[in-house]
This record gives sequence, structure tokens and C-alpha cells, in this order.
Amino acid sequence: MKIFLSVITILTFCFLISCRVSQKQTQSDDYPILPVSFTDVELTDSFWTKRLETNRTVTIPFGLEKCESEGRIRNFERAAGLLDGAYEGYMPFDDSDIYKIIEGAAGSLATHPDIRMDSLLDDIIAKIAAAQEDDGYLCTWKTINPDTTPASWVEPGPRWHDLRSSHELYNLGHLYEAAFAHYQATGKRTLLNIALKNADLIDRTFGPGKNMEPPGHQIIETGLIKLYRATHQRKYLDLAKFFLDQRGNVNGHELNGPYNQDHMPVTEQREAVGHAVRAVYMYAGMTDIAAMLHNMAYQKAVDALWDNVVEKKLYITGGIGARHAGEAFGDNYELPNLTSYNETCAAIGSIYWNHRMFLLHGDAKYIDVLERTLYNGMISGVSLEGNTFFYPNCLASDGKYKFNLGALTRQPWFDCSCCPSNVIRFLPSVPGYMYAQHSDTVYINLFISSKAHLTIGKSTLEITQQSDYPWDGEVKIILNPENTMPLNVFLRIPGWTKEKPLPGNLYHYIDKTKSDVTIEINRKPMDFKTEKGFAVLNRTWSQGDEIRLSLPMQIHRVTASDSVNDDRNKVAITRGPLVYCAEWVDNGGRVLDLKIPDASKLESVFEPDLLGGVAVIKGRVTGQSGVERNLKEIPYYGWSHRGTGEMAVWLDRQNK
Ligand code: FUB
Ligand code: ZN
Repeated sequence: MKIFLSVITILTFCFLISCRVSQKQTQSDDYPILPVSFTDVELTDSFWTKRLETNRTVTIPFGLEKCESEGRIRNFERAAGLLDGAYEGYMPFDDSDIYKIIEGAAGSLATHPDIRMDSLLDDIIAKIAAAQEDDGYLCTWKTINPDTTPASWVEPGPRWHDLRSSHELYNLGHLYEAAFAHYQATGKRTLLNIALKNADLIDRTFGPGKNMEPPGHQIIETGLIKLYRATHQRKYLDLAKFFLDQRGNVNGHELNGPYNQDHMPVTEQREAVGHAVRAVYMYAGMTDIAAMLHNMAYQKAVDALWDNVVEKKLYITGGIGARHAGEAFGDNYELPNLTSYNETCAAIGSIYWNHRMFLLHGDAKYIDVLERTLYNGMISGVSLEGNTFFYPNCLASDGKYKFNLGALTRQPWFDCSCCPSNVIRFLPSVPGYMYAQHSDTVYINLFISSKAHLTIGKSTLEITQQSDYPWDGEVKIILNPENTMPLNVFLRIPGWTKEKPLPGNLYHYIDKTKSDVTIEINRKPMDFKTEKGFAVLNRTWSQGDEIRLSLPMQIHRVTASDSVNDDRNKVAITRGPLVYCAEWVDNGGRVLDLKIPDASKLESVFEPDLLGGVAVIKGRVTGQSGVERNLKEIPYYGWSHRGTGEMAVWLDRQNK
């Protein structure tokens, strides 16, 4: 009997262990291609280094100061019972700004250790810990004022009341993302433990047979998946999928409709609709599920949604979300310029999504969208000085319509400050989009002077890039493997070097690209074949091997599909990854009346003293009453730094 019991005990123990093991994340549970972390890439260029440094030294302290002065930090003290008084601030989701700033600051700390910032984050995290209720609940808006009879969505009400608008789960998604970043950057579990305690409450509260309502605003899904990455606990991944599966599912809640992407099951969605930020955060989460669970229904949906966006709903700047009303996608081909919304957060979300699509499919077309968005519709959202912001990013201004939430130019902050805090959290991650790897294949996606350290099997590989991108297309890449190593280098050949500035059929060049992309290895010209938009360079690499990539930086005139009413008979100018615009200050006070003749010669001139140093485009155009005059265009991201007035990306085309 004793032996029998021991056998049972041992078998039970083995079973429990095997359950634990089977719950662990395995390598096959992840993307087929893995990114090289931003912490392994040190930028040395002049374009992005400046922007990231400004984010670190200006925008992050500025954002923290705003959060302090506007009461976001005091709200945590109040929820903790350390301070009296009512919730300060305008939005139920003000907590999320703190979490986003912690995420950005942690990213900065990872590459630039800073004892003061580190301990400042410790202080804020201690306040967050104090504000967390005993069972893990965290939402200062509700904890401070647990009103049980809310008259509208701006009054809190009890826990989980009105999830469509309350943003309780949205706040938490940002908490989880911040916790993951802080843990990765500092190795400290302080914020991660808060997040896990909370996620366990969410897991106890939501799920089949429990509360079945999905959040009104997505982001908890990708946040939970990051907690799964940090802990390998399968329940977090399952909960993320549960929230996604609840959308469009009448079993358990009343549908919220297309604004919240809650009109049909996510696996059946084929058109990007509703609030654009919600949508792209959701598509990013769906792509995670497609990759990590090999879920073909999810994959089919994100593939179709991506096609819909790229073929019908994408601005040439990479911006998405055409309508101010509902901060939403418009109908197919609805892409107005003066009233384009293009929220900065939506551009950031689109980058997150496109990066995941690349990791899933290994196709450069996703990086084409990512790069176009990064250099135009995203970075336009923050000024060169780092302390003013666009919330919407319009493609034309008449100098009168106050498109930026009541202002004509970038603003220091907003009552709803989602965009500034998103800029802060996003920018430190930029070097992380440059490289990726899959067994003995290394992907080189973006061209930024830098030094990267990769691990290939048991060996290391250093990759150095030198270029003056985006102003110049000559890129030198030096490989320094620890030992001579056979390796496939997949070098992205940007789609914009061919016949169009973006994948899909929305935009085309009217002029042909006159020169080809060339590649040399150790100064020897190479014939190369391409696969999914990458030149495949397969050889045994030795220390100091040098790739020279030459990308034609031709000025292109672009037209939009005829289906886009607002761009009909108009042209935009691009050069490399940059979209250009004409601004009043360079063009005699007006630009909306300009016509560009197809035949007029355009040239690129570098102006070191303008906007931190930019290549401008110069040419001749036709102004009012047919009078010829000079045209000067600047990179789109740099507009609105020199006063307010007219601006246009699309100018009338004069083709006779
Ligand atoms: O609702 C939270 C954030 O505020 C959204 O993502 C933005 O679009 C803004 O509405
Ligand atoms: Zn925003």
C-alpha cells in the first residue's frame, strides 16, 4: 500500500510538473522572425539620434512635469489615501499617460543609464503600488470616487461599469506594457509585480462564464501578451485571445458596433472601420495571436485588413484615420487633406502593427509602410524642439481651420494627452525596427548609421551602418562576425526605389525611376536576386566584409488613384522615404493656389541651417493668373515650425 501511494505521489508530481512545462512558452510559440532589440543597436546618425536625445532630455521631463502639475501623479496619491480631494484631470484614462511615460523613460534608461531618472521612476512606481487596491484593482479615477450611480460616462461608477467608455482595461493595457519595458530595462520587478497582481484579478474577473465584456478601447491584449512573454504563464495569452474573441460575439455582451470594432467577430473583419487607434492596437494583438498560436483565421483577417488599409485608407504620409468625427477611418478612398485626422497615436499603432506583420511574413512591404509612417506621419507629431505636438496630422492647411484641437500649430499638451505620451513611449524603440533574424538569416530593414550587436547561434555578429540617410541613398554596411560565418543577409530594397512610394495601388510615380539599386560586396558589384522585397546575399562572411547599397534618391512626382476625390489632378513630391510639402513661409505667403507643371525641373538642395538641416526641393511653378514663380518644398515632418499659414502636400498638377 505504501509503495502504491508513493507511486501515485510521484505520478501526480510528474503530472503537475508536465502541466507546468506544457504551459510554458516554447520557441515555436513565437514569431518566425525575431526582432533585434533596440537595446542592441546604438544609433550614431544625425537624424534619429537627435530626435531620441530630444525625447530623452526634453520630452520625457516635460511630460512628467505636465503629469505632476495637472494632477496625474497626485491622483495615485489620492487613490492611496495619502492625499484628500477629488480626481484631477479631464479624462478617465489619465493614469495611462503616466504608464506610457514610464515605458518611454524605461526605454531611454536602457540605453542611457541615469540614476536620477531611475529613482524618479521608483518614486512614481511606489505611488502606483500604494494606489493599488488589496485585490489588485488599479484605476485611480474609480478608486478615488467609487460613485455607484453615474449619470454619464464621465462619472466613474463601480468597477467594470460601462467598460465601453470607462477605459479601465485600456489603462491596464498601458500598465502592462510599461511594466514589461521597466522590467526589461532595469531588471526590477516593482512595476511588473503590480501588473501581475492586477492581471490575476482581471483573469479571475473576466473569461468564459465570468464577465464576458470586451474593453471599449483595445491595448490590454498586447499588454497581456507581454506579460505572457515575461512570465510564460499561458493564462495571460489565453485572456488576450478571450478579449479579442469577445468582439462581435453576442454571447456575453451587447455589441458596441463598428466604432469599437465590435460589430462582427475579429476573424471575419475585412475592412478597417471605426476609431483608428483602437483598430490598429487590435490588429497588432490579432497578429500576435496569429503568430503565437499559429491561428490561420486570425492571420487571414489581419492580411485582409492590411490590404484594405494599404489599398484604400492610407495617406501618402503613412497616416491613418481620415475623420475627425470619431477619430475614425473613413470609407474606402475617403482621404481628405484639409480635414485629415491622422492621429499621431494611430501612426504609432500602425508602426507597431506593421512591424508585427513583417515578423510574421518576412515581407519588406510591411517595412515600406513602417518606414513611410516613421519618417512622415509619425515624426510630424512632435516638434524638433520636443515640447509641442500635433494630435491630428493634416495634409493641408489654409491657415484658418484650427485642425489641431482648436489650434493652427503644434500645442504643448492637450486635455486628452494621449499623443504626447505615445510619442514619448514610442521613440526609444526606433532602433528596434532596424534588424531582425531567423536562424541563419539576418534582415536589414532600415538604414540608419549605427552599430548593432547580434547573437547568431553561439557566435556574435557586429553590424555597422554608415550613411547620410534619408538625405542620401549611399549606405555602407560593415559586418564583423566573431568568426567567419555562413549567413543569409536579407537586405531590404525599399519599395519606393521602384514605381511607387508605398505598396498597393493607391499611389504611383508619374516619372520612371531612372537608375537602379546597386549592391557591391567588398567593392565588387553583385548581381542579386530578391525575395519578398529583400536582396538575398548568401555567403560566408568574414570580419570587415563591406556591403555598399546605393539607393536612387530621385525626386518623384506622385499621383493618387482616381478613386481618391481629394487628390484628383494633384501631385505630391517624394524623395526617398520622405514626403514633401509646400509651406507659405517659403513660397511668398501662399501655396494652395500653386500648380506644378509636369515639365518643370525639380532639384534637391541641402540647407544645413533650415529645420536642423534638411534637403529641400526647388523648382518653378505656376501661381495665380498663370504667373511663373519659384517653388520650395520642405520635408512634411518639418512643417509648422515657423508660424502659421498655408501648407499643402498635394498641389494642382499642370500636365499641359
Ligand atoms: O481613448 C484613449 C485615447 O484618447 C485614444 O486612443 C485616442 O484616440 C484619444 O481619444
Ligand atoms: Zn493620441
